[in-house]
Amino acid sequence: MSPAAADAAGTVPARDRTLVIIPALNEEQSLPAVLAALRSAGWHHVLVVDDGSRDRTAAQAARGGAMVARLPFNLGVGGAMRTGFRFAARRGYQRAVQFDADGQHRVDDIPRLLQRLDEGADMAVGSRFAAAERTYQQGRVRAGAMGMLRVTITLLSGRRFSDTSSGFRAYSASLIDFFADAFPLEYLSDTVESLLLACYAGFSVVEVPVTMRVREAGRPSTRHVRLVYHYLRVMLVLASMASRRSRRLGRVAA
Ligand SMILES: Nc1nc2c(ncn2[C@@H]2O[C@H](COP(=O)(O)OP(=O)(O)O)[C@@H](O)[C@H]2O)c(=O)[nH]1
Ligand SMILES: [Mg+2]
Repeated sequence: MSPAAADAAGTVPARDRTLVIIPALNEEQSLPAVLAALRSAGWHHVLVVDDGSRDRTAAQAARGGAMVARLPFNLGVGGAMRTGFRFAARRGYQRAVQFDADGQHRVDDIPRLLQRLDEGADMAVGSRFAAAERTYQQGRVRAGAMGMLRVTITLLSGRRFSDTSSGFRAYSASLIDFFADAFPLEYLSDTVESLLLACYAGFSVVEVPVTMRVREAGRPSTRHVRLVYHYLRVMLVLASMASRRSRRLGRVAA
């Protein structure tokens, strides 16, 4: 029975209404442990979106009991997430959790994110920097770029976010539907632009302090030159979103 059909009968436990979506690129080394941890914590609906990996990511995902979507070529985290949201919407999942394949996110934090959805939020973002004790280390260039993006998002949204680049998030059913068509595809946009999109569309977005580990294997996706290019591009996108919105609000007020 699909979660939607069973839910109408009121018979589906919360975990069966939740889809864990894992965007994955060349993560054959980390994936088995991540899937085992999810399974032993009771998360049985897991979709790995393999995005043109050159290693055995898809095979490891299937071996670990996950559903696997194999994209024909690399679409980036945004394209993978949009695929995941479409699948979740079609199958009637009521909540989605975005989770890294590299072992950085803690399975134990998932219920705390989902609890905020139960309390009425549409999106709960796991933040490395919201806790009093900051244990997460990152390089200087990346930390600087992320800091500027954080300030920009705070200015444009009128909300204070401590971790705009976190990929550990939970989404409500209405946000699943929204993002199935609108999740941004470009690099960096999948984090910062999606946050602003959700705020501008009137969804309630909250942050939840979490601890993240350093990645267990493989390579982080950001290289400096690429980061600078995408950083400038995303700044332009954010500025144009904000100006379109203020023109629209101006017209409504007039
Ligand atoms: N589908 C897909 N997943 C990706 C891509 N690049 C990175 N990922 C995955 O997205 C997640 C986050 O990427 P990561 O490099 O760990 O980013 P970081 O945690 O922000 O340093 C991991 O599960 C990666 O395997 C990509 O191009 N496509
Ligand atoms: Mg990671």
